[in-house]
Amino acid sequence: LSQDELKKIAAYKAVEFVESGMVLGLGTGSTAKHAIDRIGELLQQGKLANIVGIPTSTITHEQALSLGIPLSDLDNHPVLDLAIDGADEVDPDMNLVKGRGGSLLREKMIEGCCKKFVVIVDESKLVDYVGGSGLAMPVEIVPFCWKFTAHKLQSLFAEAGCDAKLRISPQNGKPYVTDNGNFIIDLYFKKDIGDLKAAGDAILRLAGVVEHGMFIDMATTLIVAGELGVTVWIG
Ligand code: DER
Repeated sequence: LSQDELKKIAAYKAVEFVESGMVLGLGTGSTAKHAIDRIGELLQQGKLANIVGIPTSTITHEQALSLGIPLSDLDNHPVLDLAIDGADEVDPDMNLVKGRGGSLLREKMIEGCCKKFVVIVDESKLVDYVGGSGLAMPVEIVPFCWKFTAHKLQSLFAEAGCDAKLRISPQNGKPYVTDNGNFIIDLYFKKDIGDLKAAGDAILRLAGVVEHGMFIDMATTLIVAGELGVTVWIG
């Protein structure tokens, strides 16, 4: 099975948790896209009704709109029944790295207000520790003096051999700009950064930082699709 087929299997399994009348957080990324497509399909078939979607990005907003999923926002729905979203990494304690798609701020705001947060991944996302994939742990920062903030972030994790890189948009070679008008610094760790809560708090104490991509103690349910089948973990 391809990675995308595994993502689709995990996404469809998560949609089994969706009931008519729910207010849903709609995630961002290629795995969440499958879940949103499935919700749209079930609405079309009349198998789901009275769903309100709270999108975590403009791209998800557009996808949901095109599927006829009624949309709203946190101002009107400060408590959600369920959110479904992918992740870039999942550690053994169900802590996540998210944000390689650039939507971490709105994802964290919305997924922090849900009674149930279902994370959907293919097995390639499982890591021994956050940063263990050697891929980015994103931090959303204000554009003002971004080099200063990037250096502060790199210094915070010097012991972990941290490398901090400004995310560049592949479309135009300029700094990537989030839906919120901010920049992203991608942090790369060469070893385990240890206490995630302490690391996250230290990151947030930097004045130029808006939010980081570690979602600690937030996921309530994890669905992993692998070659041997689908596993559902209840946190
Ligand atoms: O950017 C994000 O937070 C995405 O949800 C990401 O974590 C998962 O993206 P994928 O489903 O395309 O792998």
